[in-house]
Amino acid sequence: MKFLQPLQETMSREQLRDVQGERLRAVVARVYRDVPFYKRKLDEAGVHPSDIRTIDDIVKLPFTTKEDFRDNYPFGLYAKPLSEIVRSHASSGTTGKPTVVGYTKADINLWADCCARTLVCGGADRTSVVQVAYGYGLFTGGLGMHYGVERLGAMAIPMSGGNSKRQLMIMRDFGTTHICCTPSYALLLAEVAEEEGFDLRSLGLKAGYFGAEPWSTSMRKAIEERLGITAIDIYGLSEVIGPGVSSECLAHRGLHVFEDHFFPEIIDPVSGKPCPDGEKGELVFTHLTKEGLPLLRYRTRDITEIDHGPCDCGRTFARMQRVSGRTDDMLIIRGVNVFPSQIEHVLLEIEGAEPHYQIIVDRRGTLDDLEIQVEVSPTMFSDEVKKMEGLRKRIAHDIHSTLNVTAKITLVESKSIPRSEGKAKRVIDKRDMN
Ligand code: DLL
Repeated sequence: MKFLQPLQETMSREQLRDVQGERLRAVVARVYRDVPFYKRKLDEAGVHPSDIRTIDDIVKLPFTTKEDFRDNYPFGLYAKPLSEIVRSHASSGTTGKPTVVGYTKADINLWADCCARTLVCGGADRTSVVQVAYGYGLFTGGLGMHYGVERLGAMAIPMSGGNSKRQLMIMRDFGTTHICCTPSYALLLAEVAEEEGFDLRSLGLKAGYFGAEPWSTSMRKAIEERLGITAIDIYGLSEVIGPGVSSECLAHRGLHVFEDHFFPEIIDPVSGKPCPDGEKGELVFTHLTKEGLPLLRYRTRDITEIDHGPCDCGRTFARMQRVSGRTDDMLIIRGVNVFPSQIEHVLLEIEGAEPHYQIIVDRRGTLDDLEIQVEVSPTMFSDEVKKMEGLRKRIAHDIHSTLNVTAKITLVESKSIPRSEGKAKRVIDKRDMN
């Protein structure tokens, strides 16, 4: 099986442009009519839906940002009444509240198609046994890929994340051929397998679909060697749909963006001007077909470049290079998105904790390790171990319940974290991503 939807995935660039233009006209008219936020935004920008004729007119439209989600929390950007929304997911917001996204029945179908395309890109077919080890829940990874497996007609094993020994047992007993998880989790599985004397390379594993966090070429090499598979880089974000936005194919020449649904642009993050092919900039997406939450020119903050040239696999969709960084300070720790501002938000709520902190991220073995050093107010700083331990536990608990990651909390004396005269250096990231 070469393509899931050959008509769409291999249509000529000219034909694709026409489809994109037609869909853009329709989506702009729809959000102008149905989403008060967009009516206001377009009016302010002096753009009317009738100004949009071809896909090139997209540059006339204003950008949408993550802050717009925060300002319209939870459902203010939805373009359909809640009676037509069949599911909501969420990802981290920049402060205490998550970014919420909604899907109609048609959106869920579209998402399943895109995740199934992703699976076919990496060689899976109806006979495949696909272990989904992304988290199931508000995170889009688990359910997104799960529906993709079912859409393809392969067999889904809905493992969710964690419980590595059990993952390995199921992998062997069920004859898993394809695995979906974060790249760091793939390496952890390899490590646990080695400890258990379990030869992963002797199983029938063929390929893995890895994404949700940045990974390096050395990680790719390690995964391919230790698991004996082909590693496929898959990219997506909740605001756009979840996984299924773009995927590497077996030619490994970048990630094909499913541009008949998600129109990509690369812009200069400072000027907002479009960048030509081959130049790095911020990736921006416009929904062409989504119903529940269509976004115009959504700024992902991810940095990459795009190539519209043909690919050996036959797909005509443009290819983005692997994400090489972000324009903001978002960190991804064990697959969970973390903004330093969220940590600050938590600390400000706790008496005795000062908003002076430093975040240290490192990689212990294959897993990310998060340490937060927090200054304690002089009145709270005490020799009494019990009191300090109580404060430490409270911070650890609140960080975990807000961010969904476990952090090691180290309490330090007031004024011991270096002050900066410019931008505070909040994050020390010791992980090697090259
Ligand atoms: O991580 C969706 C997803 C799930 C993608 C499973 C792939 C596989 P969010 O939690 O909203 O959604 O996080 C989106 O994660 O803006 C990127 O910064 C980062 N990201 C996702 N895939 C990749 C990748 C999911 N392949 C944010 N390489 C995005 C680098 C990635 N970064």
